[in-house]
Amino acid sequence: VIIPTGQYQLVTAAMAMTLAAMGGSFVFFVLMREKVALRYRSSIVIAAVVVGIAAFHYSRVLASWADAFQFRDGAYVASGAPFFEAYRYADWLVTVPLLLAQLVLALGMTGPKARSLIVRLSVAAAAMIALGYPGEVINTTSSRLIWGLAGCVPFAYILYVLWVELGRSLLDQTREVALTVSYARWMLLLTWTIYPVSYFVPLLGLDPATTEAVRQVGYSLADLVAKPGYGLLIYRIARLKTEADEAELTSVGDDVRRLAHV
Ligand SMILES: *C/C=C(C)/C=C/C=C(C)/C=C/C1=C(C)CCCC1(C)C
Repeated sequence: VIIPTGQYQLVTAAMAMTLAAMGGSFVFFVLMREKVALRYRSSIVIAAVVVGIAAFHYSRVLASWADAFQFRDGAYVASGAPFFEAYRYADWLVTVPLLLAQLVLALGMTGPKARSLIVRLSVAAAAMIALGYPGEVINTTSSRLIWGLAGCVPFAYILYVLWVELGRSLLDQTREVALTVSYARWMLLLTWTIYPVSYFVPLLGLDPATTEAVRQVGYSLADLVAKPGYGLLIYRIARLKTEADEAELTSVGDDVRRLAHV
């Protein structure tokens, strides 16, 4: 494969920007975790863990991308060293279940209900990624189509759980929290859809260099929004919930004081 300089640099820049965003948001989540009540803190700690893991994987992805090509005669030519797509799948296998847990925990859900949601979402996420991987490795049109479509089944289940089951719990939330959760869900739907779309790009029959560039930029930008961007929304949900709890405590305190004066 020969990748024109412009496309090569675009991919490198997208990977580097995503790596920087993972590192920056890691610092942010670590420092800001104290700003949310203890009940919601695990969601922010998980956000930090996710971007920390992703930062490490991005440094490997970037190094592997650099090794896989050499600059020769005005373009980037395959060096013979393979590009490790596996880093992405290893990363997703760990981070996708954690991203789903973040949303459940930011809502302050606990007990068997939260556990059941997190377990089912995690199993579906692992199945989605494990089913997609063989198509990536075998890399023929038919295997990509079959494994990719198989991976879309658990993906659809995840969306169903988020919309229908989590939707019910939104009725108990304040208007602002419900609105922010609804943003987070839409952000999740729109950015997570980029992954299967990028996955299926090789079926479009574009030239190999463009196919690779579109796929890598797609995955990198999707990761940028789906991890640091989504984490910021989770942080906002946890802050709003913290404020709502404090307001409720103050009003209970007022009631108690009023009763004490009767
Ligand atoms: C931080 C990483 C995230 C949020 C990764 C999300 C990945 C997906 C939503 C992947 C989905 C796929 C399918 C729905 C079909 C099979 C191929 C996959 C694994 C790319």
